[in-house]
Amino acid sequence: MNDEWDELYGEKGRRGYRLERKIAQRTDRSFSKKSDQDQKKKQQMAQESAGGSQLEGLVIALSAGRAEVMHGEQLYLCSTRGQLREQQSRTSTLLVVGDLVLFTPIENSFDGVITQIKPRRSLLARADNLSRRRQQLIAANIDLVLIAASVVSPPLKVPLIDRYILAAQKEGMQPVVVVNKVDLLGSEPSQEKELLKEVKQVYSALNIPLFVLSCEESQGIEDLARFLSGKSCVISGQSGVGKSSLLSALTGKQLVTGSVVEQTRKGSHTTTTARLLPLPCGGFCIDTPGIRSFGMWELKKEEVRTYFSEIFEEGCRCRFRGCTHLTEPDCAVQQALDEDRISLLRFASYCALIASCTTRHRIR
Ligand SMILES: Nc1nc2c(ncn2[C@@H]2O[C@H](COP(=O)(O)OP(=O)(O)OP(=O)(O)O)[C@@H](O)[C@H]2O)c(=O)[nH]1
Ligand SMILES: [Mg+2]
Ligand SMILES: [Zn+2]
Repeated sequence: MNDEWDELYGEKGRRGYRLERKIAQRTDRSFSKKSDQDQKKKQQMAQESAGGSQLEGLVIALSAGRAEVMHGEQLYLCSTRGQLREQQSRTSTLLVVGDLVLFTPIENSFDGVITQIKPRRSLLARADNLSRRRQQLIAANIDLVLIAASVVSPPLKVPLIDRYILAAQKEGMQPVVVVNKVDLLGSEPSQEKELLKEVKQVYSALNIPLFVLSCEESQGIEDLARFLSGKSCVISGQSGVGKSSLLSALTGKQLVTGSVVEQTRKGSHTTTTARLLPLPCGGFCIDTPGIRSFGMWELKKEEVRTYFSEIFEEGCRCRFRGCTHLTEPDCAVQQALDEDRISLLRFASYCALIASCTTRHRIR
């Protein structure tokens, strides 16, 4: 994006490598003494560009009460106190990475105070793990949701993918499935290979793009990079599937990755906060912490029926209107399942989602 960005995330020397260090430096007096002149020049530039008024910026990361906000090529560290707090709702967090905000820069510094969140054109959110009455925001103003999964370790979980697809489509975002770690499939036939084959067929029939990748062996990365160019993306999925590894491969910046616990084949929740990263061919992708489950927020049965379009279409030929496709006679969906025109994988997701609409706050 710019020099400062490179200094923060790039491999230009060790000093400017971590943003955390940079933030600490800003509050460290001894550091400002060292580069006094430099600092003054930057402050002058900030004041000029600010003109004392509000600026618009993009939230690229959040930490306790603070937001890192990009305005043009300048990074500001903004607080969210004051005016903005009044907008805090009981059911969700206030800000999310990807938000466009208005902020007031503080004189002689690259600090600021956020005063307003601009209306979001899309929002990826899920029901909070602990309190199902709260919404956990994942990313805002996104075109494309990269639904990250892996084979073998952690294994491929179709119901989770289907939840993401529904959440993305409901908000007008394009879902894209990325299945990583295909190097672990080996050369022998296996259940995992069969499952991946079926998953490819299912999503291809639904026109949902699916990329098969190996970050380890740099397989499929270039095709995906071309596909993402110029787009606003978020990557989300279980811990350990290789989200940060994929972003490292796409951006060339080495993000922190963690190992998968062998016994449980689960990730170790390495990424703890979301961060927006520019993509080399334009656009950006937000890396996010791994999730354990994806509880749907305010999901209606009608929506499940509509978005599982292949089941909906077959269901129009059932004998009974309002057929649940479970036990009723002359059920066209059951017949389509018998004849392999509907995948059992999708039907299982569908049934679980319909059930979750009636038991809203059950742990899923
Ligand atoms: N075999 C294999 N391992 C991979 C591949 N991609 C990533 N890994 C490994 O998988 C582990 C988890 O990768 P991460 O990138 O940290 O996963 P993550 O999805 O960001 O995990 P969280 O930040 O915890 O959500 C690391 O040990 C990676 O080296 C791959 O294509 N093949
Ligand atoms: Mg990660
Ligand atoms: Zn039916």
